[in-house]
Amino acid sequence: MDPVVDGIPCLWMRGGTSKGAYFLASDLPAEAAARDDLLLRIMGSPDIRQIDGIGGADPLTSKVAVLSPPSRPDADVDYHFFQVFVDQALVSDAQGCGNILAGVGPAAIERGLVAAQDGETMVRIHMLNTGEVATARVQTPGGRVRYDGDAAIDGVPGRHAPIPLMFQNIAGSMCGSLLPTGRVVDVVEGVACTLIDNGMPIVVMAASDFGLTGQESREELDANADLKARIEAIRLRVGPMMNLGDVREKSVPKMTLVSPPAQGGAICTRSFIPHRCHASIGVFAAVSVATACTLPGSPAAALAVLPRDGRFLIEHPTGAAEVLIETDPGGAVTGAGTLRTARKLMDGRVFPRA
Ligand code: NQM
Repeated sequence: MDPVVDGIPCLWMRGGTSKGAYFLASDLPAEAAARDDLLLRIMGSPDIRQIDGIGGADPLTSKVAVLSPPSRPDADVDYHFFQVFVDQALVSDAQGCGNILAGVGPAAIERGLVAAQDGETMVRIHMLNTGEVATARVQTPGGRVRYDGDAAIDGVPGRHAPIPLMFQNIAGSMCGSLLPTGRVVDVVEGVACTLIDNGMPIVVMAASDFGLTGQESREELDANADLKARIEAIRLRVGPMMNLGDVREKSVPKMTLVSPPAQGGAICTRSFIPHRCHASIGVFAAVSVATACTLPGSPAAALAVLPRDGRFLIEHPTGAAEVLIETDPGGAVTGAGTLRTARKLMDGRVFPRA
């Protein structure tokens, strides 16, 4: 079969506040360079408009999930996430994605990798990017995935079926430990930073250290070339400090500016992923910020209003994301969770450019 002529089976889904193409690994080339080349041609990259592909000309809508049968006994499906860069010929699996993760349970059921129960189906998802297993609960009345429902998440209009996600052992997912430098604060390029990885490598910095209130819009921040240059200089410096190596061609670490909460939440954020400001915030990035809020000495802890019940509302440009943080009696974070929704948008064949 020639993919250019015959197409490739593809599910196009919204997962949380992102959108992406969901494939079976068996429908893609096994060899990494050939697979990445194909994904670029499917998405229409490199091109800021992705006009000749299905990508949405935004990092949040240029994402891919590759599903396969589980490679460990405590999982039901393997999930490999790829960020397809919009304006560069780059495909990276150096990060996971908790939003696209929300669509993995439904997609695995739709594709017959996981058998649906009548009512609700628990799907244990092995996240190949980080090696950990997440648990998703998918609504499956009558053995079919249900997408409509009453759950709302900020950044997505309307209400949909809830997909609760739970995570364990995500500290140091890509950096080896929660605080890869062993310190809560490192001063980099004159800015106090918390370098942290609780599911996603992020750098937490006070917006005020950049002369910002932290309430600026995504568009305003994206137009601020000086700010972006300062943030990128810090990012390139901290890559090796976070055990991520040279991060010039990687989408991690994410760069998160924090400010006092303004809508009754725990903290307010503006997250760079890493070259554009996120319309909301990534799931694992939100978990990592919430964790930083619990570490005395962090720029986040200095600004945060800590919840009593472990439910952190992480404010972002289009509302707030709620993450649940579980701690042991000593206050160390042991688990995390969040509520997402997902929706099947299109099921068919996608035709890459030649
Ligand atoms: O942090 C965007 C997203 C993400 C990633 C990004 C994510 C996460 O919102 O878990 O979900 O950080 O590139 O889809």
